[in-house]
Amino acid sequence: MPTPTIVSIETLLVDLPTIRAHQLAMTVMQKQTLVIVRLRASDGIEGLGEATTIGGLAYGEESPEGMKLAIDTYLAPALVGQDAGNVNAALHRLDKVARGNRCAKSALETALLDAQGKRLGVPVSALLGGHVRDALPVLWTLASGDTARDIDEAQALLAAGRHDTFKLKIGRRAIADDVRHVASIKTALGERARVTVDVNQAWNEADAAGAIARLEAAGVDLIEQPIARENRAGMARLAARFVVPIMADEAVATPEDALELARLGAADVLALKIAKSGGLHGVLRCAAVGDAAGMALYGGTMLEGSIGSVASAHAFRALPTMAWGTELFGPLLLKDDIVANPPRYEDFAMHVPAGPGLGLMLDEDKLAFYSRKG
Ligand code: MUC
Ligand code: MG
Repeated sequence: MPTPTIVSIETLLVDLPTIRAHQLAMTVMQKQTLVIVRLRASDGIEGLGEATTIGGLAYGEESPEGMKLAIDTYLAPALVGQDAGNVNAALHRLDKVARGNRCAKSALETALLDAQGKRLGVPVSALLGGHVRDALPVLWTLASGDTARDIDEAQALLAAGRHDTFKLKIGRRAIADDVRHVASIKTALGERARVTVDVNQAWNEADAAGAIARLEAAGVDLIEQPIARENRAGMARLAARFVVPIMADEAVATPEDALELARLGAADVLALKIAKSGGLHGVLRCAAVGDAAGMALYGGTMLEGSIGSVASAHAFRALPTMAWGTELFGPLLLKDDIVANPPRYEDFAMHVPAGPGLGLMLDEDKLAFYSRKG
């Protein structure tokens, strides 16, 4: 059988509305833009990939439009004509053509793995050495900006058996208001739910120290990225000062970041995201460093739709330890989906579809409807 080669790579910008406003320290999201990759190989197999960011450029250095441009102009031309089944060689080529651009590379790696899984008749996790768990615990983010509405949302999701851990996005308002908001939600939910907070780097170190003391007293279980990602020494001081664990999110993308955080003792927990790490192999390398250093792991999201979330799940399912579960709820935050068989959410967990590759089928009508024209 001749070696299948990559024939074409198409990118689409897909705008999907969110079910409600999603308020984070740095932006308010009313929609999410997915960069969808369709990679076609000479054996007729198509691989799907996805990349996102959070609030355009508000979160990181790559925007959806920039990712599309980087793929169309630089990354796709480097892959066309190459062996479609050799993922490592393809990734190596991409790293030679472009530095960084890890979200875009993650979408391409996902598409290559999806295609190769379909080719071999195995799920993506099998290409990563196999899965250790079937379903992944998944939390929900409360971010409507309204305390009473957040409590109602959490109570309903607890009662439905969908989520028993809630992450609150704070850092947008005055600290006193944020602490009051979090404490009210924790009091309403009590021992029935774990409550974590994500500050998205909004505080300075002194403010963080005061706020974390109050959040710890209110029963919060985890503090995510309280201060600027560059201030690793500050994170180390906060991690040493408090019992409540400090999680690095924006501060960790690469294995080198994980190593440096470990060396400084700057995080108790690492938020892993395929988008930050340039793909599934990259995120597993990051995880290995964190795990070896005794840091706990958490499966993070870039608020991807079904394709990116299922790709992330295949990587996270391959990890032997995942002490803090995941936040792969992205498809539930979106009003609609471009796949016909999205992941299932029940029993407080995410269940990925069975089948080769990612196991997902595109809904071509929805894809056409939500794709940005022109
Ligand atoms: C982040 O910074 O963790 C994850 C969940 C959510 O609501 O926002 C993201 C981003
Ligand atoms: Mg975060």
